[in-house]
Amino acid sequence: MPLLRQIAQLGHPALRAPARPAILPASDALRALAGDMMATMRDADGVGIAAPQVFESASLFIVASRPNPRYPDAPLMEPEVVVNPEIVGRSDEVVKGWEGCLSIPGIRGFVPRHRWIRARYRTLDGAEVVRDFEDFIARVFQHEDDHLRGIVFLDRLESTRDIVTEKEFQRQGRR
Ligand code: K3U
Ligand code: ZN
Repeated sequence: MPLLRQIAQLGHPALRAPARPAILPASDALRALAGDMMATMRDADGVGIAAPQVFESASLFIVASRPNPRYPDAPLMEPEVVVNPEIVGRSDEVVKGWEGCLSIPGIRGFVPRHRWIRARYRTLDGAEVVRDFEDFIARVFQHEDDHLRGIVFLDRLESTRDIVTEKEFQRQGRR
């Protein structure tokens, strides 16, 4: 049975340390971690979660997407476990979009990201995947990849004026 894990909050050093590469094929412990992260992400109503956010130094995250009130145009993508990712290609085009983070509750930021990326990563069984992502999913992927490197979205902002509270974000109907 998966367990709900505690989520590290901004200021905890776990969010600032680069994650260690995962050893593949995954052990039972790593598979259990992925299952716990899936349950924790769903419980928190997120579209991603990275191992350092649950205090584990492993190069692994979950990325998902669904249309929702904040991002009505987001495509549906079932949660996928991404292991030892590398972003091997990226668009020159950079676009700003709103992000939240389960480790920074109550805050939204307008973050510049590459509009599309080409990612190379592994499954838990060790199979190599090379896949392109664009728009919202590329944004979530880059956000989660940053967590593996000790970077949070606040570090990517062009200006502190691009930070708003969740309450103000909702009040202004931003997305
Ligand atoms: O902003 C959130 C959201 C939830 C459902 C649909 C759309 C957005 C919640 S925060 C979130 O899901 C982060 C997860 C985190 F913190 F663990 F990385 C992922 C994310 C959301 C929006 C943009 C970029 C990344
Ligand atoms: Zn985050």
